[in-house]
Amino acid sequence: MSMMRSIAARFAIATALAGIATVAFAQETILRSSDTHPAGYPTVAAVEYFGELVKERTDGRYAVEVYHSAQLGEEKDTIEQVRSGVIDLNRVSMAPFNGIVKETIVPALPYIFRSEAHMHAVMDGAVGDQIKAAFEPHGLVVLAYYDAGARSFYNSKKPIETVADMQGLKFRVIQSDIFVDMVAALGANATPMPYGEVYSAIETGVIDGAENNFPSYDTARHSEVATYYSLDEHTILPEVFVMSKAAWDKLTPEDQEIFQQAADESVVRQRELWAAKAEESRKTVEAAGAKINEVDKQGFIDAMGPVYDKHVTDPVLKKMVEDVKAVK
Ligand code: GTR
Repeated sequence: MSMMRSIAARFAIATALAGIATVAFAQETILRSSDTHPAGYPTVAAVEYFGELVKERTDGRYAVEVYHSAQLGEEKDTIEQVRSGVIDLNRVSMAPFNGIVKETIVPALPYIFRSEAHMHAVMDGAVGDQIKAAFEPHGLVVLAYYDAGARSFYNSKKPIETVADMQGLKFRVIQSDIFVDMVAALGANATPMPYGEVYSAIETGVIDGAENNFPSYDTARHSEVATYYSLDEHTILPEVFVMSKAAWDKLTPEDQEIFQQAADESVVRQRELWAAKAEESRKTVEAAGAKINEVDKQGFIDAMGPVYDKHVTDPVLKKMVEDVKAVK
């Protein structure tokens, strides 16, 4: 190669490289994602995995930063921020949406699901699609439903074996009216409050206990201050991973497909991580002194009539409840 051609070639390569670097730099978009749970929790790990897939498959045009441990705020506040597009992504429980997207009431109803397998079949099917569609007019796009096992009551006073044992106890519930009414139907008192305030509220005796799954009971250290965990399993409440519609609408159809595919794959990962964590947390709290007991579950199921009567009046919801029951 002559000197001239070689210089020209080098110049062309350098220009091309500079061009690529500029393009890559200019187009990198960082999406912020919120989660109330600490690093390593199955939902946090699943969204991080989603982010890795997105980054790889968009050649680095998109990256996801997961702000765990409620760094961006408590769930109710972050929901508002993602709706207005201040936060791009959010992994939250389904229950705090009950007052916003009425269709989310159905999966939050006590004892609506017969098992985790039933919940999966429902959320992976037509009812799951119906709920997903219902989020959109509220500025949110559902990317995934994740597992959160079953929620049960725990408290600092005594084991709860029957509904009568609930009488007069004070519980923190997740922020949804359904949970307030469920506790009332069981003869106890409920205070909805942000997750981050529960530990000290139990410790100082403002409340006697709360309700959650084993991994939350363990990682939020509620097991230290409320040692009686009673397996009433009142709800198998799924988590939801949402994207701000404002951010979603900025994606090309091809990128939307990449995001959705990555979210679908993160569900598979999350379910595996969840199953392992649920088992591990149960062992951890037991080893640390938590006392776990079985409950007269039928008594709890039988007490739920008023909750259904009050919250399932809308014909759309009535039909959805029937559809859920019909899923095998
Ligand atoms: C957990 C759930 C969190 C949060 C928490 C709560 O099971 O994963 O997103 O909703 O419950 O009770 O506030």
